[in-house]
Amino acid sequence: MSPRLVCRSYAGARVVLTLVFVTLGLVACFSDRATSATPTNSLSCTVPSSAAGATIVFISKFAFIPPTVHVKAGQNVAWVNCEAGATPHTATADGGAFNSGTLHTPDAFIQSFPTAGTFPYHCAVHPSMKATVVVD
Ligand SMILES: [Cu+2]
Repeated sequence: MSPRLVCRSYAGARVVLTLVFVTLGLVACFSDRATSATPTNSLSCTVPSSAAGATIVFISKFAFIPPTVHVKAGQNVAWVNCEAGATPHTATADGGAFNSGTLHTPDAFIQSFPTAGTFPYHCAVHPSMKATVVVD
């Protein structure tokens, strides 16, 4: 076997090994997602039992998800801080109707909305984070 041929077969083996590892990685990702303990959301975040029945707003990657929620008068909205790091957030009504105070992951804040209206709110720590609760 010439040295050149040995080189080529090593390169071939490298490509095959890379494909095997990429495939294993993808399989690991999908099986991880399938066994997630949080079926109500796509984030790796646990919703506390106290938030049962509430409309959930997740806080992740410096955003409220979803940015607008609609609830009926008398229903609850629960904000859950799912931020991967130790970043604190708040859910603070622009008009002062509610304020979560500082939420650290995985804190949750539950607020009832007894009357119809549109309630824009923001994060007091990161004012560029804005979202809205619409109560029908
Ligand atoms: Cu924030």
